[in-house]
Amino acid sequence: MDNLIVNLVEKERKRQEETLSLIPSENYASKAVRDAVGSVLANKYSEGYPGRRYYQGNSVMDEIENLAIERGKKLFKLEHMNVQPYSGSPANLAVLMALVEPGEKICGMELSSGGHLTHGHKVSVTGKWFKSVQYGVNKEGRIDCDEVLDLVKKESPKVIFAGTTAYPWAIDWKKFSKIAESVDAFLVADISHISGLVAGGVVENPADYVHIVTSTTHKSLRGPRGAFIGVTNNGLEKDESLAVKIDRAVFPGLQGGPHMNTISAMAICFEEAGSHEFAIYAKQILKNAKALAEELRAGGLKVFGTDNHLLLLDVGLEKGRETALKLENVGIVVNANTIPGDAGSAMKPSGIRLGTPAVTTRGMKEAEMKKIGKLIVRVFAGDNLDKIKSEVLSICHTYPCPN
Ligand code: DSN
Repeated sequence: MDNLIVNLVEKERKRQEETLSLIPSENYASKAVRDAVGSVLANKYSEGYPGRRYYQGNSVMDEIENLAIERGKKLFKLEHMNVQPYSGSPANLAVLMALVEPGEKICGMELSSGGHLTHGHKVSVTGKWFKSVQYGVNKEGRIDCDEVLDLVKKESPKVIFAGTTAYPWAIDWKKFSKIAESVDAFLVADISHISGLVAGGVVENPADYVHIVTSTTHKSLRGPRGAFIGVTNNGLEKDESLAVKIDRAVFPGLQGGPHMNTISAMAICFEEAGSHEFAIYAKQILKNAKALAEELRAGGLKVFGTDNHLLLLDVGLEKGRETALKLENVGIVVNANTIPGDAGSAMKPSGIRLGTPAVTTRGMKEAEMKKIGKLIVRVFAGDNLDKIKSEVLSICHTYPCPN
């Protein structure tokens, strides 16, 4: 046994147990999911796809991958699914590899407005190898679809990403589908943040409007750290070889052997996320986010949101990092983030991002959100930090992380 690592794992378990994670992209996977990730499946190489592997000994792996695909397709209303991407960033890169040549034009939402690095941000390979045009948000922090339409008509990108990491509002998938149609572009919905909400049926599923869906599986979906790419009926109507192009881009285009331990855990999480209990969980995530936003507003803080699981707080020019640190010191874990119209920068943002998937997994409801909201307001008011910390700890003890 490697005691050094065992002790560090225990230290991290305790940290998770004794703090409140309000990071909207974090969650607690079930024991079944975690056991699958640590199972003997990690020992096997399975390059290729079910029935077409490059190594012998893959009959069980074929069954596992097919099960994950079937469950995932049903859950998200997809015609084709690839469950092999190692995470969200390679999934999005695989989509680009399948659909555009280096130097061709793509479009996505600016990182500083709540988009993602891999939707064409300038320091990402997606912004370096492709010509990237980006849309932002208006003063209220919302996407202006008319502006996106103007940009797209002017630039004619081949691929458009719709999907966010720090956007507290619903995306109008129908409008985006019309925008993409106007220039015959492929429309990709990156639902990484909201896939648990889609699975739980509490936000709209973009599958009826887009050609491709990408998502990580470890955020609101509560699965392992992995990702999938889905092709919709519209996608196959637009390009009948789209599924083949996606599969080839993932393997052998970008990756080697799939992580079959992760894929088995994905199969488990798709089953869990299709349950009645998960639908109740997803609903509670939304109720909790609204309750938290209300309490923070009542405490005089400037809140952006919320239609979904997250909200942004304006904490003053370039004060995001120091605020996140102050909150961490009392056991409330958030991340610094840019806010709409931020006069700071990604390195010195003026906001923090909060979300409710993880605390909802611990069983907390609106009453606890109000308590947490009040504690956050007290941190801003300069109240006694030791006292706040002990109140946070008491909430954590009442709502332990799932085993
Ligand atoms: N790191 C993810 C998030 O926190 O939203 C995005 O990749």
